[in-house]
Amino acid sequence: MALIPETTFQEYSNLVAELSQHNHHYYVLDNPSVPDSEYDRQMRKLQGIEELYPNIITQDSPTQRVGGVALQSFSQIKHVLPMLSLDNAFSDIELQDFERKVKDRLNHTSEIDYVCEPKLDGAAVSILYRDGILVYGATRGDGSVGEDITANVRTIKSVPLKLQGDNIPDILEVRGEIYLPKAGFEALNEAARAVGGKTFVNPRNAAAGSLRQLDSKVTAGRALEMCAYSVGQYQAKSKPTTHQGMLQALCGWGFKLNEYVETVTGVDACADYYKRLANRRNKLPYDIDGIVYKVNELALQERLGFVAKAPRWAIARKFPAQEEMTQLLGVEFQVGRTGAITPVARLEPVFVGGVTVSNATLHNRDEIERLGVRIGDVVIIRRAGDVIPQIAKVVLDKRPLNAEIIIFPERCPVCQSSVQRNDGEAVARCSGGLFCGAQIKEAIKHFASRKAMDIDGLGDKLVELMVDESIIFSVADLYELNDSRLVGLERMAQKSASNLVAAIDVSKQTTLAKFLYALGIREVGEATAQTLANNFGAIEIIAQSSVEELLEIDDIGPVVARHIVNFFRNPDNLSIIEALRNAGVKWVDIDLTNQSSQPLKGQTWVLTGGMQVMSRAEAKDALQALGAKVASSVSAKTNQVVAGPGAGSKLTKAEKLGVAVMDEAEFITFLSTQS
Ligand code: 5U1
Repeated sequence: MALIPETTFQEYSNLVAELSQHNHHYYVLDNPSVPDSEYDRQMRKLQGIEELYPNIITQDSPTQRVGGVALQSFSQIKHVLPMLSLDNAFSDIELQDFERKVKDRLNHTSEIDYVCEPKLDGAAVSILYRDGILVYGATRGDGSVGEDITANVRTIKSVPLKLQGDNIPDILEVRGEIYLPKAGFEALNEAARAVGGKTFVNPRNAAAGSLRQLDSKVTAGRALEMCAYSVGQYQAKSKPTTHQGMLQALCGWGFKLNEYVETVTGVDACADYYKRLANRRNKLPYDIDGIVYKVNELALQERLGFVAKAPRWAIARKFPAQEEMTQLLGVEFQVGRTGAITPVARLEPVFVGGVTVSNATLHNRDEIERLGVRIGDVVIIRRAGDVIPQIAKVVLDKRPLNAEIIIFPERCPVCQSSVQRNDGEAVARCSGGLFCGAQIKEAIKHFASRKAMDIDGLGDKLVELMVDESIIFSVADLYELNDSRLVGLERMAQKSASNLVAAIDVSKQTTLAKFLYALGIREVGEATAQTLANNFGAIEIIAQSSVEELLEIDDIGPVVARHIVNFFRNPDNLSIIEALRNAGVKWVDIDLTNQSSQPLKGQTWVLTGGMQVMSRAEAKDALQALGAKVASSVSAKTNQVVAGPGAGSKLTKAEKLGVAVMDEAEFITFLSTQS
């Protein structure tokens, strides 16, 4: 075995320490400390040393996170201290009941401090550290005995392999939740769908499934995260006296905590916290299924003790369920703006995720086959956040004898043109183009929508009526409408007709980005339209650009480039654009020769909180016109945050990351200096 020179050993130790710090900044603090290129350079150096001297490798080396040899089975680990579960409260009254019992038992009349924590929807784990080094990780199992998932836990970047900081306990057992953020869950299922594989019903199952992989390389490929929320075994010279103090200590030793943990006084403040988090729930990048309240004083926790397997000092206040069972009553095939035919499930109405759901998307033919769903089946519906409700699973045990196979149509249900499916595409499309009434209607609805031409008063029903009554055939016909043509249509009196004509007239003055978006070019959303406008300046230039020229622009990929070129090659589309311009639709082209017209090019801004003088949309338009990208979340790459009243976690994160923040008044002054 090669002898390791002292200098190499030093260099190796430094690299392990530095890379562990970079990991901590990136995965725990969400605040990268070095560019990716520097991280990769140091990692390659470390790998080089380890290749040359394999016996130098330490357990806390970042190279040891990639997964190793697959296991035959998991061995068991007995929890020295049981992993408790939580009692649930489903209403404010049940929460008050919990608080009353706490006070009665403690003989307390004064208010009690509680730590409020989002209840992450993942898999509970227990991770043991001896002298600061990770020894093992175990699942909860039945609370007394779990499975040894050490190899899998080690692959999760937010789990420290070696603790950092001071006063590290001799023995520390950290309890927490391993979870898969929504984006990781969607990506995992998308990849499974692409190969016709098995998808996971929800992020919780995906996290648990990922942890139970015998091959830790599979786990290493999943974007799992871990948040710490309590401790089990703890041997140290001293111990914090509160739960909050314990969480702070865990944070100092390198663990990730949930960003919304808060300590409040009294049960009313707990109920208020619940409301605030319930409003945020859909926007969070991970699933939570409730709030956990814990008595803050550890001495009080000890006095309260526990019953059966749940502590008396904590309770979980649950949010409305996001999954429910119901029956599939039928399937309708809808035709979208681009002719895409989407099967829509008609369901026995069911209350899920806080609303009554009677429709769910079935995506496409492959999805119907993958789910193996039939009309009449009992299905599990999932409605997580603002996402369209989905059928997550068929409950085969409950399949009725007369369940009917779903037949995908060969002809468009609206115009009877043939249905076609391009190679490599999951979506089947009506080939009728602008002969298809459904596509015309959807194109006009999109054109009139708020982020496009923003025609006030032109709702979906009215568009459908005008197309059905042969009053309009294309978006250009909107600008030929007059009062007399409209009066007499269902619920259209003289005043509404004049208002609509006036709104159509107002919409003529627009921006290049909005006009491009309104045209409904496939794959060209709001952001791409803005990118096209900022980079080309005028529609004539975009129309004449080749795929290669379009590909030179960041954020424009080959698929969208091809759609743009195809759109402007179609003479029907060109004549509609000409008709719109002849009707008076206009905008100011962007002068690309004048560098100062795009002073914010390359910058990313975030708007958060309320705005009093400008609307959010106006602020966004103004920033995009100056060349800035307007993002919805704050990261280390954000250049500037504009924060109004009520700004919450984005403002906190900006402050944590040291991102510049201005208020609305400063923003307006800033804009006035840019023109
Ligand atoms: N946030 C949080 N989730 N959670 C789950 N805290 C928390 N505490 C738990 C559980 C099961 O148990 C405590 C009793 C440690």
